[in-house]
Amino acid sequence: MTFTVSALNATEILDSRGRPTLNVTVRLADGTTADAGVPSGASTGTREAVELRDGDTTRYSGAGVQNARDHVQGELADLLCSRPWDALADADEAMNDLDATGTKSRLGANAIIGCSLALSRALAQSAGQELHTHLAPAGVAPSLPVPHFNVLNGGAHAPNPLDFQEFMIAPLGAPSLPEAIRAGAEVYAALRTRLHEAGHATGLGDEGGFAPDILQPEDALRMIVAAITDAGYTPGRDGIAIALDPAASEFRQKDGTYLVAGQTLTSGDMIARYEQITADFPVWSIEDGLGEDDTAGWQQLTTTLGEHIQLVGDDNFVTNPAIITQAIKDHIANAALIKVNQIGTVTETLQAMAICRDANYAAMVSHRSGETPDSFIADLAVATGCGQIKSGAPARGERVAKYNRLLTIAAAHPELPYGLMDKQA
Ligand code: 2PG
Ligand code: MG
Repeated sequence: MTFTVSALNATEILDSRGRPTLNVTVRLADGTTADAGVPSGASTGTREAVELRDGDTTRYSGAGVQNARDHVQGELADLLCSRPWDALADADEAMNDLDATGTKSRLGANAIIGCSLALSRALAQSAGQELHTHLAPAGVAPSLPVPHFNVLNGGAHAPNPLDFQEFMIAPLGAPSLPEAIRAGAEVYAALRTRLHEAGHATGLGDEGGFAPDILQPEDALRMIVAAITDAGYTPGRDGIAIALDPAASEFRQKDGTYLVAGQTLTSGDMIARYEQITADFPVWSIEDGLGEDDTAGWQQLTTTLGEHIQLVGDDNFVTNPAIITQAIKDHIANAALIKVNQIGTVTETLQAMAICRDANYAAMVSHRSGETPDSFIADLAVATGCGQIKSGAPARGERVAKYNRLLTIAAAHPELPYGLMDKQA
């Protein structure tokens, strides 16, 4: 579908953590306008596309995005308004070429992804299609993903002593998306009560999960299993399973060991710990169980647990098609986390997901710890039929915006199946 862009604007707005980010608005020549909010992470992989921050310490401690904003309204607008485009992929490629760094560091991955997201949305609107219909790759059956609710936060997302970053509940056994959302919210409420009764504070981390003063991951898991039961559900793959994102790069030491609850552990110790955790608790998925550069450890982890447990690469894969392709050859992990701003265009995000599909790797679409109410990723997960999404707790506006969008899609499309892709079940 050929299209012409007539205007591109950007505003420096705040994300859910009170840090600046961009809102990008695009206008097509046919009058369609659409916008997009740009997400931003805290526990970032070193090979992520580079977010451009101003570095001017007199504003937002250097985190301002006025330069990225100016790039949208300057060079990127000049480029996108300069000629008609055959497809989003052409515009995305041209933005990459204009940046010319390979890492999007000159114009800013935040500037480029903002344009790419807004443009995708405008093109869907202009074609009279819902975003999830417009984004669906040929030959892929759309579906409603299993929501992974991050109910307990630690690591870089919370000021508590817990080193593991995310403890998620995944209603794999729910009969439908609305029932999965209900289960998530009911367990979240039961967990609040449990924590409160155990004398823990029930303040929230960056992704809306509770941030109690718990040190050991196993103690957090015990609390969550109890809350699942309290709420009347069955812990496990037939009911509500648990997914972890330890985000291990954050507690990997310079010498290659890992520091968990004050204890120094080798890669082998970490793998043994995960073996024990998956034997004792209904954990079905582990993301970033080891550090991004611990290639040998990741291979060992995949050999040891990969048959039965989903192992998701995030910091090590950074939604990068080339890196994921190599990791598949190296037998690292069996799933990839998918974050649009980690790679910086919608086209490359869809490429990364296609590579996963072809290799029988699972893909879990993900929010960032810094979010806006933008719900693009809900449509992306439905469109690609990937079967999984994580968008934080079933609480806080920027998190529930994605879950509520899924509920709206589910209501309008009763024909869409809910659940993991067949091969993942
Ligand atoms: C992660 C993400 C999202 P951040 O590690 O998976 O949960 O965190 O956005 O801070 O990188
Ligand atoms: Mg992660």
